[in-house]
Amino acid sequence: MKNDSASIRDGILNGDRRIISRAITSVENGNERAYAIRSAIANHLGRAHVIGVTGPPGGGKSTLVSALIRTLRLRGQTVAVIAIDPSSPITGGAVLGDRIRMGSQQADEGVFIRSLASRGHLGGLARSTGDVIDVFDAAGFDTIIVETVGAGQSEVEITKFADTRLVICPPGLGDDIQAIKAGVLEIADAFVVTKADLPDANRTHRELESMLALRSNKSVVPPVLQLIATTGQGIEVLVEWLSSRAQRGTRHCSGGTQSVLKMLSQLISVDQYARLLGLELVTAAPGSATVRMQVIDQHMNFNDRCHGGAIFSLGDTALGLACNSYGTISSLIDGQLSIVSAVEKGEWLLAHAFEVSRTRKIGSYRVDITRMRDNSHVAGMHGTVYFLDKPNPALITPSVK
Ligand SMILES: Nc1nc2c(ncn2[C@@H]2O[C@H](COP(=O)(O)OP(=O)(O)OP(=O)(O)O)[C@@H](O)[C@H]2O)c(=O)[nH]1
Ligand SMILES: [Mg+2]
Repeated sequence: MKNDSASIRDGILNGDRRIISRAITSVENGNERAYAIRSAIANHLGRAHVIGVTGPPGGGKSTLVSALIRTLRLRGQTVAVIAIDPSSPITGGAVLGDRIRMGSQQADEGVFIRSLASRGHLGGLARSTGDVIDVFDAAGFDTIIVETVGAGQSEVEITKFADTRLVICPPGLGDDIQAIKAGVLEIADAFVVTKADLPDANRTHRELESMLALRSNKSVVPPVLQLIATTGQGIEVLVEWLSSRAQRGTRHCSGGTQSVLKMLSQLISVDQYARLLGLELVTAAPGSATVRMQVIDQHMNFNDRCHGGAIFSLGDTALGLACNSYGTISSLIDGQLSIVSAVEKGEWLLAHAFEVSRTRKIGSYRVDITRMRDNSHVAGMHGTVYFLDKPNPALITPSVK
């Protein structure tokens, strides 16, 4: 297996398409060879710019991806695309459509398009998507685009692997724009109004901007761009904006971020209490973590409001992940929570924990807890943690045979 994995690694690093393809199948199936591949390429990651494209079914994602491929290729970049097919591999509607739309580009050596079927198993899919991104990254693709249908939580799960998240918004979504607002507002780095040749495009653009203006945290306002992917009009502006982000090295400094995300996903997946409360990791970086929770029956107190203990647990989980993001164990020794606003059933809460200061043994962390709906402040938390100089046993990966 050792020589085998060394030759797979060399094949991937040399961009051998057949070996890349086989490696993807292995990591997708999560078989024994997947471990060998993961560890063989672990030191060759963090160079590519990973772009997540999400939005409603039929919204124009694949057409946009196709236009992006063309423009990036003209600029001399290589591009890999991962199209997540939410339907079964048998009906395969989206995959078939994508093959037709992106088909002509598959023959180009600088382009690699791969569909992954979700098979109704989100956790596994999110993990294998991260692994497939790593394979393409190790293979030297400059840009890796992940297309997912924004039909639920899956897009958030999968786009957390991206450095840049584009949320596409075709004209005339009507009330669906509210759904975008609730689900993916927090993750979008930019909104793209697709099909700008259609009559309602300007209205959709205005609605998105007014929705963004409502946010109380305006430190980074995601831009709203308009384009017609079928003709390529507006694509240059998007590509310029994307390349300005890539140059800033989102992923260079976050080669670490990528592995922190993986590590913390692993930690939260074995945290039984987090599972009981329905907590989900949204994003993470060294020293910070963002976790979300939807308030449901089991979180309610006797006044029919979200229990303070549930809010504390959400904040504590985000804080715990943030201070465990260095791979060693640390634990809370003191924590305070102030709740400023009652929370109703059905609301989504987001807890963003970040490091204020750190010495070898002691860290100070803050957590902002907000409503995802309008970014309003719900609670603030402060905690002091103690760092042990011991690797976290939950993070020890199975050995390669
Ligand atoms: N008028 C117009 N139609 C477009 C544009 N972009 C895409 N379309 C059409 O919209 C339809 C859906 O486009 P896709 O790119 O397949 O959309 P998608 O979001 O990838 O769809 P799924 O992957 O099936 O969810 C196709 O018929 C496209 O030709 C555009 O800029 N203008
Ligand atoms: Mg598509």
